Amino acid sequence: MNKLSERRALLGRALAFGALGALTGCDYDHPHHPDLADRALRAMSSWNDRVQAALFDPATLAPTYRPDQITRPPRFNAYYDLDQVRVVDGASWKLDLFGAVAEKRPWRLTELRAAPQENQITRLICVEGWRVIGQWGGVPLHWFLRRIGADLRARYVSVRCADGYYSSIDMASALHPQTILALDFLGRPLTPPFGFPVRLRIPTKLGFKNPKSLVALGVTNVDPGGYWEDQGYNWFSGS
Ligand SMILES: Nc1nc2c(c(=O)[nH]1)N[C@H]1C(S)=C(S)[C@@H](COP(=O)(O)O)O[C@H]1N2
Ligand SMILES: [Mo]
Repeated sequence: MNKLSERRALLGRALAFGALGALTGCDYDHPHHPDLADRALRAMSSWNDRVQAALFDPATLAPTYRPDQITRPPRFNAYYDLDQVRVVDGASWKLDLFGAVAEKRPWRLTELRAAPQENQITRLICVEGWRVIGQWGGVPLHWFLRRIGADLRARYVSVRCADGYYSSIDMASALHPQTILALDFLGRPLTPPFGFPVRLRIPTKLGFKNPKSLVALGVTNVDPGGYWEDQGYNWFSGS
């Protein structure tokens, strides 16, 4: 089952048990023509976003693990297969900056390498029903946002990836101490399938909010959405 049909199955079940049961007969196969039930569920999901944001405690850390608990080998996931991974050239790579950022000069990989680094052994949970423990190292996003003169009162941090994937997070989660621009996995540079040269690693959110192979990062007040978020996945998606 692909993610969309999985979601539809879940929605169907949610509806069957909910007050909207009378609407289960509707057709889920036309996501571009959201019906009443779909709109009701999206409204519930956006209410859920606000509750999660209100409950999010920026001082609460995600669990960390011992080195012997690391999952080997790691598990690859993307909206395409492993043989479709786009290989980014590290030497010419740059991270473009956009939105409410004072210093929009793009960043090179060497500059990110020279910045302060944080290491963490944390768990990544995918909505498909699996989880892995890994060790990521990189630049704390709160440090980076301050360094580029980001407006920290803005609502969203938005990222775009080399493969067209995109996602966004709330500012409180972006400033969380464990949210990093990861450059390393197990003490070595990320490999292309796992996000070379840099990915967002945020252990307080589900796997799909951990975009790989970033090419641009910005700060906005307009909801930038995301690849799965725009297909109905809950936007906040704390884990
Ligand atoms: N650029 C990009 N980032 C992405 C994805 C993707 O398709 N493209 N998939 C997401 C999903 S759904 C998951 S679960 C994690 C998987 O990360 P991993 O391959 O390190 O396990 O990456 C996320 N980041
Ligand atoms: Mo995922």
